[in-house]
Amino acid sequence: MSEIREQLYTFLNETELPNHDTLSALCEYAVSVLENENIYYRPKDKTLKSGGLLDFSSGDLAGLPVLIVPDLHARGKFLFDILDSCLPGKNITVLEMLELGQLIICCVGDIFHAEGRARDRWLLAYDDYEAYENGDFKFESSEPMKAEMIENLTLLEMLLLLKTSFPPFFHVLKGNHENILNNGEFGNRPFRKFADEGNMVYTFLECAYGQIIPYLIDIYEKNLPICAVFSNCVVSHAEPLRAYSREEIINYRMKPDVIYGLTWTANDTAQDDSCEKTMKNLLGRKFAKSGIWFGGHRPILGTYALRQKGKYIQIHNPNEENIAFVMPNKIFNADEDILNVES
Ligand SMILES: [Mn+2]
Repeated sequence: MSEIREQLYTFLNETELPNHDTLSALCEYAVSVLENENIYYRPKDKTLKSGGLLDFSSGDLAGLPVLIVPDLHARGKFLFDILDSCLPGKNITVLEMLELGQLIICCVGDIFHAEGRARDRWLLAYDDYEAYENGDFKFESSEPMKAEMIENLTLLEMLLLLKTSFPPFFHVLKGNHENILNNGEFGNRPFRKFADEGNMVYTFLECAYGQIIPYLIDIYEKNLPICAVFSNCVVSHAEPLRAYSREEIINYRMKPDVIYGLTWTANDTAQDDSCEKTMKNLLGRKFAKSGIWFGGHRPILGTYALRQKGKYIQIHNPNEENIAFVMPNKIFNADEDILNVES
């Protein structure tokens, strides 16, 4: 077993919260990797910080197959199953291909907050949160909250390890749940669904670890790109709300509406043809015709759902472990190229 697989396996099976220093060191390392990503695939913005766009549409890595991973939402096993699976026609695993630089993995973001599967746990944790707010409970000793946070943080550790190990080949885009401070700045909106998830996660981190961990996670999140373009597809967390220029996406740090428009879009709210128009800006007219735009964000039933006359494809089924496998020089076939990796 490779050293990295062993480490990932250890994270996945952890039954305690990560150690403060391990977590902070991994966050800091990942931040420095993100801040210094190669301009060859991640152009700098006007202030010379890493821009919002990953561009693999040309150059040496443009010929690599791409795996697109939908919202993970605390599903470390899903990530591990991806890495341990073998793609059609391959006799080595995805992790082995990653180690050899033979493919690119692009996750659409949304790492924290278990969804419907953990509804009851969120409700129990909320009782503890109320007790904490009333001043008669230590929130860091909440068992349901601790169980949720072990899943969130060990998945984060796995992703940070992969990013720092394979910088050009492993990527996570910012989703709407990448908002550890749970505020409304930089295109973010606070999040709550079954309980008060956004505030509860932040409060738990502060109670269990102090200020540094949430601070580092915030810096990490703010350095994630928001869009990736490949030779025949584009990926973002959510459907693009309107058409965006290449410059706008690269300079996302100064443009909260661009961040919001690529991470929060609800079904039936995007402008007509926003995908095709943005694709034209990113890939040129010729490739925009045959290209497909992938996103997660809104849950679907089955393996995929199409919008924008088939230009936009949603692949986030929270109850299945589905990923999209995009080959360069091949037209994507949603009925064959979405793979279930569940072990
Ligand atoms: Mn989501």
